[in-house]
Amino acid sequence: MKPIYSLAAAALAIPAAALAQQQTGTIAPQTPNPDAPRYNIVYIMTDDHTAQMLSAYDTRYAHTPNLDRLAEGNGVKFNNSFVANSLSGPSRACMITGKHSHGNGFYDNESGRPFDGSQPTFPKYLQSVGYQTALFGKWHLMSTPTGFDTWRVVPGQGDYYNPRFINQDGSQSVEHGYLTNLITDYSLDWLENGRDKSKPFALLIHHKAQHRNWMADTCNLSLYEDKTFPLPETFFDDYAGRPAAEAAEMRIASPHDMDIIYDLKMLHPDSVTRLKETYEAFVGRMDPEQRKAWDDFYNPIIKEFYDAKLQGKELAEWKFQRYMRDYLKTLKSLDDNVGRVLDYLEANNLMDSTLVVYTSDQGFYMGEHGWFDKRFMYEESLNTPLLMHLPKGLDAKGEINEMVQNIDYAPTFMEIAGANIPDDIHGKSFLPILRGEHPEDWRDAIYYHYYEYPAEHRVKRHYGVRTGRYKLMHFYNDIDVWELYDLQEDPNELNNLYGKPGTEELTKQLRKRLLELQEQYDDPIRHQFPITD
Ligand code: SGN
Ligand code: CA
Repeated sequence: MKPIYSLAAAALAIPAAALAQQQTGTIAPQTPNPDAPRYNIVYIMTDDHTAQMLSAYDTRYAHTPNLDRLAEGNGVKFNNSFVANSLSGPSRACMITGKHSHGNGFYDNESGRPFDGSQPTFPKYLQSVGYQTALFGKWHLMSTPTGFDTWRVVPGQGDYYNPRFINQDGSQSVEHGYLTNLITDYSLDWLENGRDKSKPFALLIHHKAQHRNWMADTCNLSLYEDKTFPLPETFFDDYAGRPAAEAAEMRIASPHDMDIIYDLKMLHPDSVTRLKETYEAFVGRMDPEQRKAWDDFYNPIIKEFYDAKLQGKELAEWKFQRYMRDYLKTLKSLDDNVGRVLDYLEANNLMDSTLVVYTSDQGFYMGEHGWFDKRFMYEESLNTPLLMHLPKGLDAKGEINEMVQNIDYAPTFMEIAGANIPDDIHGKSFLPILRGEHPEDWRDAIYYHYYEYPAEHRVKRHYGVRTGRYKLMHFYNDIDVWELYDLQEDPNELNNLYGKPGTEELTKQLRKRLLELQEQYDDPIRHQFPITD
């Protein structure tokens, strides 16, 4: 383990009650199902990593050879992998409980209400059948992790450089280095020295990368500077027929939404932006050597930028290019570190006995609709990448097209471990799919519900249903707007068909399916907006 690095006192100040203490609510030991395969599970989850920026899914922008390794050979790639609420904390709560937000009680990041860690979660069920469990990295549920034999998390969003950690013994520390590397260091150290090698294990590696503000490691700063990326078709979207999309504050072109200093690092003494101080605090975490490398790289770009005095579309396109480069540089560290984990598992003969999962807490906009960020039920942020290396005995291969959702991970892992799956779990185990089966009764639609409004980025509350071809959404709270898309005819979701002549029957069917899902999952919102026809 690396020594604790001493930074300025101010940077060390972590709020005393950084995480609310929780009752653990452990689950009594169970006898595992004797037929369960009891594979080890390595679950790697990133933050805001979207499928457009993963070459197993999309080769236009990114080259991610280590992530792609997961889907090759004994691996699978899910083409229809969705979240239930496209925001970090809520998404993590859905994932760990197997329940939609109204079932686990964690609706949003900003209300400050901590996750109730005394409720059942899949790591607790795995412990109850004899698994060892560990978690390293971003947690973001505002309460102490429960259900883990070993954990070490970052407060809130975490810091890319010389990050703060909250340790299991209640202490807090600042470590020297780059967060993506450190999270991997701790995970590998646990695999090698921390666990009881006679037991099956579940290791959760939760990266902060690719979260805003995309601060690359110094060794990757100079990458991709000679590349120019094509603008997405919808970059100059006019949001016609979509008032909630128009109201959202996540536009790359907007100086308020995408900050030239905080997001794009154009720090200048004469320029004052909304998030300048936040950026100064982030670069203030660097040691002199890191800071020198940073400034040596950025200073010429900063000078060129302010000299050029770009305006309008030219400025928007310039911002898009820098955004893409920063995102890709941060991604290089992530891909390298996933490679380190795979190398370790291979070198230690663990690949045949371990399910390795790679996913993100949600998708993200890379300029589509002119945006960054997530939250909407539109495709880019509803989707999340999902790749898996399968252990011996699971015969699926290549692409999987069944619709899965992050509420399915918990029951899948529980079935693998041989734990009982209680009836109140909303998700469905997709272990049969990993075995190579295509169950005829697999779901034909998914349900989504987003709540964080009013809040940063101003994405209005909405819920909806997505089938293989169609999507119906209802935006509510200070708006009452329905949207309907035919994803086959209009994959970019520009043409809101709701209320258009000829869509009456389709709308009726989708409203019926939406209500069925609300009833199945018992979402109380159906009493506020009853679907009667
Ligand atoms: C921070 C970011 C937002 C982001 C949320 C949620 N602002 O508040 O841009 O949408 O996190 O992200 S920042 O100024 O702090 O960077 S999430 O992935 O954690 O849900
Ligand atoms: Ca996220």
